[in-house]
Amino acid sequence: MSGQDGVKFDPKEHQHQRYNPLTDRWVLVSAHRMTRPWAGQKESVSEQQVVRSDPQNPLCPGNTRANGQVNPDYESTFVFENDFPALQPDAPDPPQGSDGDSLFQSKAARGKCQVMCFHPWSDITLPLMRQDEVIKVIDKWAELVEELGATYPWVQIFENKGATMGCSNPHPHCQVWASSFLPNEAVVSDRSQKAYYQQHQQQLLLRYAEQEANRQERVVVQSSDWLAVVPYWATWPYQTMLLPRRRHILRLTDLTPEERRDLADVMRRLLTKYDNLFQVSFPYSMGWHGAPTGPHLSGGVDHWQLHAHYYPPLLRSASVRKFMVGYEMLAQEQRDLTPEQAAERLRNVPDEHYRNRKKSEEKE
Ligand code: H2U
Repeated sequence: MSGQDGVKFDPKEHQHQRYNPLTDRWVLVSAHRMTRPWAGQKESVSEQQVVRSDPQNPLCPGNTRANGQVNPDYESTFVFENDFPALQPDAPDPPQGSDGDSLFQSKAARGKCQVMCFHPWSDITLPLMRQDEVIKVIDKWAELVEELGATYPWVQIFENKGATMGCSNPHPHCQVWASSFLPNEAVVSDRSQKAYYQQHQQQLLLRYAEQEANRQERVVVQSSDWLAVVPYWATWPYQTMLLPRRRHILRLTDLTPEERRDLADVMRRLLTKYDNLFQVSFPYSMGWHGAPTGPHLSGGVDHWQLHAHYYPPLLRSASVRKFMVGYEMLAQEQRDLTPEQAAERLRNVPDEHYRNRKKSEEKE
């Protein structure tokens, strides 16, 4: 099997594979498939009408949660212990060595799960919040990493947004799961960043941010301290990564007030572009990855660089999503437009949120 002689390679036309140095996996890029007909699933696009305060919503201020506790009348962020936690601090250890056969291994798992509301209103999302309100979210994230990371080696902050991403409640919120172990994604990322650092004496993601800032073709939003890029190796159509571009930063706790202000601005701009792309409150799963905590606070993690991943499923419109099924589950992840095309589309959508624009048009 050899390529066509004399035909110049064009990433938009010619399928190829790209390497993800964080996961040590390859993705198949087949941009020419974007023209294929689609008669499959369409998500509902009627935007859910969310009321600002619903007496039945357990995440709203003053309301009662599943466990009977009443939320305070909070005015900014609000954190509570998840009433249905996947990880609890006191689970007993499973039997050592299980059945005496290495094919049946188990390990202890302990932890804590919390829920964090971003704002007292249910009908608001991060891109529509004020910058000072988003800074409070970032400050609270850092506080939780500090508090839970004092003992737990991994504190995973993540936000599932939109029903398509399994979010159970429209109120703006995220979850924080702290675990007594490094989860799989953290283990692989740790291994990859460590190997790169040992070989190059530089952090993989600091080098990557420098390169992307120079090349610009995958940059969606940038500021003096942060870059939002569609990674060269992105698997989801409009996947992005938020990266500090100026200096080595291990964790959210290390961000200066200026870096937090700048991050709030970049997040609002990125998320506004997401919403404007298909004129819908863009669904995604996002989360922060920083250096492990707990016993790792004392060192040995200089290869890490703080970053956030955004994984949005939408592909062609507000109603057609990318499915990671058949080939992706059984062979290899595959994408249908190049990361450069995705970045260009996101760069080209307006910076003003479509809801604000609609409001000002209605006033005129
Ligand atoms: P998701 O929308 O990502 O599912 O997050 C909402 C979380 O809120 C979910 O994990 C918790 C659920 O367990 N929750 C409570 O802890 N108490 C409640 O009364 C409702 C929801």
